[in-house]
Amino acid sequence: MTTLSLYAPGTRVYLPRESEEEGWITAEVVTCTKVSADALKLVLRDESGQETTLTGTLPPLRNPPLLESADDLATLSHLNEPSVLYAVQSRYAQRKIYTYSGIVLLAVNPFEPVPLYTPEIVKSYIGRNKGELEPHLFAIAEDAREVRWIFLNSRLKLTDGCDESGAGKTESAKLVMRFIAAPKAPATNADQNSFVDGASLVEQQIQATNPILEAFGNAKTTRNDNSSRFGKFIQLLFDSNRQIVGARVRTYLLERTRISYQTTTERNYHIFYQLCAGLPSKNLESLRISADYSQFHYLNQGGPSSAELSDRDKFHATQDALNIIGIDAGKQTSIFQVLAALLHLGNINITQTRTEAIIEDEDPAMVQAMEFLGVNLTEFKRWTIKKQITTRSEKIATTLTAPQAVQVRDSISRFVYACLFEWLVTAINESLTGKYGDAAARAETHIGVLDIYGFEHFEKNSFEQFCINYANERLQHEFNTYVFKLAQDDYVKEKINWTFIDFDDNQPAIDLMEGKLGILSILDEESRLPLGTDASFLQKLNAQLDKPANKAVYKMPKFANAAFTIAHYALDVTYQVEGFLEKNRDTVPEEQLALLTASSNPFLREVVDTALHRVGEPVEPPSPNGAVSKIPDPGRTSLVGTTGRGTSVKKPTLGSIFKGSLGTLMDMLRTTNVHYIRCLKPNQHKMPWEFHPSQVLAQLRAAGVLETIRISTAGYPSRWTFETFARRYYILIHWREGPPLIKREQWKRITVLVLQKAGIDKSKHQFGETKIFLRTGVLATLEALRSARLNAVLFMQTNMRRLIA
Ligand code: AOV
Ligand code: MG
Repeated sequence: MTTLSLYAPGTRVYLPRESEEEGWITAEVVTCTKVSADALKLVLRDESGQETTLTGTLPPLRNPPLLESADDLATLSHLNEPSVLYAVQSRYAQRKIYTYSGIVLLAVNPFEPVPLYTPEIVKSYIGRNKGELEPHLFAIAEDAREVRWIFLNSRLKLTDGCDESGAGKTESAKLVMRFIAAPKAPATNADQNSFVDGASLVEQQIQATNPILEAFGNAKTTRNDNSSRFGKFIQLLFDSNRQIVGARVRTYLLERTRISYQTTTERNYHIFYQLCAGLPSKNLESLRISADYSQFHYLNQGGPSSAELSDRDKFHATQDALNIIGIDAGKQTSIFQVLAALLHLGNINITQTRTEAIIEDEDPAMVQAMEFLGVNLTEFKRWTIKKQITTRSEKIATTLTAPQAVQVRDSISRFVYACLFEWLVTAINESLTGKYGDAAARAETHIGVLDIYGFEHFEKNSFEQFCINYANERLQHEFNTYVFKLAQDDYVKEKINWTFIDFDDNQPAIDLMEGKLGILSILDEESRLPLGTDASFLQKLNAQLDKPANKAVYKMPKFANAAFTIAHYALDVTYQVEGFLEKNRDTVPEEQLALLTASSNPFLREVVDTALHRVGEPVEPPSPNGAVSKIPDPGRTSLVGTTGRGTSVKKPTLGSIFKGSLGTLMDMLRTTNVHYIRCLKPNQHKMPWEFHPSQVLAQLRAAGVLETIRISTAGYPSRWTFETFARRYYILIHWREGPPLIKREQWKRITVLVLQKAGIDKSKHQFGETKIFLRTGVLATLEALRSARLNAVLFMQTNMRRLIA
C-alpha cells in the first residue's frame, strides 16, 4: 500500500494531545493530498469535531474495530504505542485485566477482588492451551506445567517487576502457586490466604509459606499497603509422575532499616502489629506488651494501620500457617518473645552527658529486653555505650556518643530480626523438602516462581532502593537478553533471513553498578576503610564515574547535595549517599555478637546459629542415604552479615552478598525457558478500575512492551532442532505408500514433509542450519493435528481389537 492510500479519507488515526505523555485522541482523515514527493498534507477531524492540519508528519494508524481490544497485542495490525495503550485500556474498562503481548502476559491491577479465580475458572484452564481461552495467569501457569514436554527445557515461570511497587506481582505469584500446587483447591479471592479442605499436606504447606513470609517480610509503604521487602524465589518440585513433592524457598536481601525506623506514612513489618492486635491479653501481659503499640519507639514512628489491613485476622492466619509448617505452639511462643524483646530493645532510653552516652542501670525496657533475650544486662549495657578498640599491644574501651549508642542498639535489633527471618526460611524449607532434602532429591522437574520487589523511586532513595533497582536492572537485562538477543543470535547462527530489531540495552547501567570500578565496588572499598565516610564515598564515585563515557547513565544532580543519579531503564533515580556505608557494612559489634551467641535463651541461640552457619554451607544438608537433588538451586541467598569493627577477617558486605546471590539466580534463569508476567499499576492511588494512560504508558515503555511485540510477531518464537521436531510430529505424515523411503536420520526431510502435510504456509516458517523456526501460532496448529491423529489411531486400535475379539 502506498502512504497515500494508507491515509485515504475515512482512515482512523490517533492524534497526540498536548504531548504524547498525555495520551492520544482519536481522529479521522478528512482529506489527504500529496504536497511533495515524500510529504502528505492531512486534514483530520478529532472526536470533538475539531479539525487539525498536519503536513509532513504522519499520525499513528488506528486498528479496525474488530482488533482494537485484541486479547493478544501481537495480533494488532497497526502496532504503535496508542494502539497498544488503547487495547490495554479498553480491555481494562471491560474488566479484562489480562492481555497477552507476544510471549508476555500483561496484568493490570484491579485493586479490588475480582471473580477471576473461582474453582470453575481454575478448572476451565486445566489442560487447555494458551490462546484457547481469555488471557489469564492460569493459562501461563498451565503452559509452564505442560510446556515441560512441549519445549524441552521449559520449567520456569517468572513474575518479574520492572513495574512499580504495588502492581500486583505478589498477588499474581500467589495465584500462580495456588494453581500449580493445588488446582483442586483454588483461591476464591486474590487477597485470601486461606486453605481449602482437600489439599494435601504438601500443598497446604506450600500455601502456608505466603502468610508467614508476608507477615515477617512485608510492610506498608507509601506505594503499597502490603509491600514485599525481600525477594522471593520458590521452586515447586515434582516427581516423575508430575505429583508435587515439595518446594524450596530462597529469599533475597530483607530490608533491615525498617525494624528501627519508618517514615510517618509507612509501617514496620506486619508481624509486630499482628502480635499486638492478635495475641490474647494474657499472653500480651507475659510479653509485657499491649494492644496499644504506640508505646513502642519501633512502632510509633510510622503511620497507623490502614482499614484494609486487619492485623488481628492476619495474625490468626499467620499462626495457622506456622502450625501447618510444623512450627509448634512452643516455638511460636519463643518467636513472639524474641519479637517482644526487640520492641523493648527499641525503648531503651539512651541519653548523653556532655560527651558520652548513658543508660540507667535499671532502665525497665533494657531489663525486659535482656530477660527475653537471655543476655547479661551489665555486659550488654557496657558494649552499647562503649566500643572496644584493639591496638597492637592492648584492648582499650572508648566511650560512644548517644547517637552512636543508638546505632549499636538498633544494629542488634536489625541483626536479630534478620536472623529470625532466616531461621523461618530454613524451617519452611525443612518442612517442604524434608529435613535432608529428601523431597528435593525425589524431584524430577520444577517450576520456579520469582517475585521480587518492584522498581522503587521515592522522594528520598537510599541503599535499599539502590539494591532493589539494581536487582530490577539485572532482571530487565535477563529479559532483554532472553527475548531479543538470544532470539536474534540464533537467527544469525542458523543463517535465516532476518532484519535486526533494536532494543534498549541496559548493560551500561549494570556495568555502572556492579562493574569492576563500579558503584558497588567503590562502596565496598570505602566500607572497609576505617575512616571511610558517606562523603568520601561520594567523592570517589564522582572522581571515578563522572566521565564522558558514563554520561548516559551517571549524573551528578544539580540540586541535590550528597547524592548521585543513575539513569535506570525505567527512569532516573537520585540516591542520597547518607547511610550507604553503614548499611553496606551492616555491622554488629563483635562483643554484642558474642553475647547473643552465648545467650541463655536456647531458641535465640538456635536462631542466631542457623543464620550464621548458613554462610557458605551446602544448600541442603547431606541426606543420610546420599540422595542428591537434580534440580538446580540458586543457592543460599540472603546471608546474615556478622562481625564487628576493625576485625581482620574480610567480612562480606551486604552489597557484595546481594550481587553474588543475584548472579547465581540469573545463571539459573539462563538455563531455563521463562514465562514473563508484567504487572502494571494503572494509577497511583490504588483506586479500583481507574486507568491513567500516561502512567501505564510509562510502564509499558520501560518494560519494552512494544519491542517485545514487534519481535514476537516479526520473529519465530518457536525453534526446534529437526530431530526433536521430526520425532514429535512424524505421525502427521501418513505412510500410506508403504514404509517411508527416507531414513530415520533424515530429520530435516521429515520436517519438510510434516510441514507440507500440515499445510503450513511458507511465510510461517524458515529452515535454519539445524533447526526449524516457526512463527507464533504454528505450534498450536501442529499440536491440534497431532492430538486428532493420536485419537484416530487410538480409535482404530480399539476397534481393531473389538473386531478381533
Ligand atoms: P507488588 O508485589 O507488585 O508490589 P502486590 O501484589 O502486593 O504488589 O499488590 C498490591 C495490592 O494490589 C494487593 O494488596 C491487592 O490489594 C491488589 N491486587 C493485586 N493483584 C490483584 C488481583 N489480581 N486481584 C485483586 N487485587 C489485586 V511490591 O511487593 O510493593 O513491588 O514491593
Ligand atoms: Mg510484592
